[in-house]
Amino acid sequence: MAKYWEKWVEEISELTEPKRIYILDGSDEEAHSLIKIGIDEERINGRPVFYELNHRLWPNSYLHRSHPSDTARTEHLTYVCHPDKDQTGPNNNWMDPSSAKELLRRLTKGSMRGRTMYVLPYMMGHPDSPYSKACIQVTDTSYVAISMRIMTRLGRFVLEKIGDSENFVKGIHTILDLDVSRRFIVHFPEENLVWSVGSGYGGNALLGKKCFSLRIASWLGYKENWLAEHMIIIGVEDPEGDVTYIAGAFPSACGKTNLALLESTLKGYKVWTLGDDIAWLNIGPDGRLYAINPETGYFGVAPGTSFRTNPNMMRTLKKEGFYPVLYTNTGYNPITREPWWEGLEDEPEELLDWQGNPWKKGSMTPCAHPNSRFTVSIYNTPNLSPEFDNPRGVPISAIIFGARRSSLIPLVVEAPDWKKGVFLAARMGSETTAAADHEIGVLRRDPFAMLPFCGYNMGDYFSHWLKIGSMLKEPPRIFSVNWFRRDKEGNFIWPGFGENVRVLKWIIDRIKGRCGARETPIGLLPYPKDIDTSGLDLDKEEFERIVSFDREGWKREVEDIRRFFSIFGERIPEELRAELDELEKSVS
Ligand code: SAT
Ligand code: MN
Repeated sequence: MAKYWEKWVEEISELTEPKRIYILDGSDEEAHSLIKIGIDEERINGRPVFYELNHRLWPNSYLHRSHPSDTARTEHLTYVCHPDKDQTGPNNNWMDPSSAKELLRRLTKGSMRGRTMYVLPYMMGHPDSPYSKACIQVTDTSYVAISMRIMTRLGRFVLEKIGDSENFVKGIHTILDLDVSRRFIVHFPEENLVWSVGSGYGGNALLGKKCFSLRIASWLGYKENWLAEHMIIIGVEDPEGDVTYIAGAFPSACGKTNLALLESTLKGYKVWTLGDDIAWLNIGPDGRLYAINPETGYFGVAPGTSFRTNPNMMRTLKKEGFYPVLYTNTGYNPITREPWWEGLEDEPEELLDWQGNPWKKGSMTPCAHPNSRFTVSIYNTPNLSPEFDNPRGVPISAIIFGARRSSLIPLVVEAPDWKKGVFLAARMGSETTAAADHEIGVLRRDPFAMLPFCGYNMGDYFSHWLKIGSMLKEPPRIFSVNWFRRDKEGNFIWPGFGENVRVLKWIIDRIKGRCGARETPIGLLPYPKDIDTSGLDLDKEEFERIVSFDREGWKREVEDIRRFFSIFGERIPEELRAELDELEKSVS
């Protein structure tokens, strides 16, 4: 008797009609043969899927160029299909599930003719973890197959784990002809299914990532009392040797990966990396909040990454590792066969740009696409936490919420309690980046950095966070951070990058009761003397400004928050409405 998963794969192949079906075993030899297929045989947009880079300088590395229209997440083509539209909420696009299925079936019919259907059995989370989930994705491109092998624990062992069960997360992916008018990324939370057509881009096509581990998983968490979050996980070791585990949410392309791999500039402090993008947070047997990173790789923004800004990531990329390393839409030096991007050391005179066209230094257009990415295994990380593979996860003592704001939002603020912390995260706004197809640099509310990733009504999501807080024995302390304040000339005031450890130190000092803080209507602010700024070239007045509360500015901010909350109507929890009223009163 065929198993349920076998019947499911069979059904998809009847619909898509591939030339052949290949189930990945996850081995090293297989990865290399798939890369070879991507170089020699498979074509996207008439071009090879991979180009080999210089393995002496960039071990095991390959370049991938996408279709020019397919370089970022497409939020306007992303749908969440609960049967009930209100359950989906105003934060998502909605189609009724049966019409969505009909549309997708029509688009997918015969889509893999002449191509290989890769079957990817994978786990999100460590196989021994009580919090992990088994999944199967099918795809018709080697780029996605290899990427998923880097980003997840992939192999046939997952099929044994699934056995006869119907309980696994399903992903259907086909690139069609990469035409935007036939691009849809569709989620069916009630069926544990993601169906994505017309795009090969990470967040649209690696279905274990944003689609499952955030949109579908956030819905599972809502029903099962846990949290799926757009967060990094780090352990910060202090001079006493104590490690404090911190989770942190930031919108895409706001320095998450830099913070996750931070190399400390303060003596005695060290950051251990556990994750740079997604955290699943569960209530452990002792009532504390435990975090696991369900992924095993980084899909990070290349531009701006260098030995100066993120030395640990450069070491990760350059490590003679076991897994292939992929560069997507970076520039290329055809003489040295190296990848290149803006911000990397040593800008050459002449290169090929991200589309393979000749490019000269000083040119008006960037060489690498602003959202060009690297895909690399987390096991290459020199400062990987020894707890990374711990199936139980790590106990979280602080959660930080970051955003990109050139004014108003202080460098760091502590919420006096969990409820005020939930309000602090719910009111977050950030200036937009190149990670999604929209105008760049405009302020958009992005509560919990989850607006594009919450798989249900965000008003209910806020209530869920309040509920989890009430279930915790020692709830983590909640903070907001903002590295991006600018002076009148438009220069960043805070140096950022490795120096951000100084803010982490203040957070740990607060947790350990080593320093006080100033009460203000927006939360607890640091006394300037309590942040170690020794050796920094900071303008004293500017520094004091970024750790202070600007009443006038907050009057406008409160109006904007109210406008945003009103989109969710009655679904905004009573507690948050009361918090907003209180804030409004205290700033007026
Ligand atoms: O969504 S991706 O995973 O492709 C990257 C991001 O936007 O965070
Ligand atoms: Mn992300």
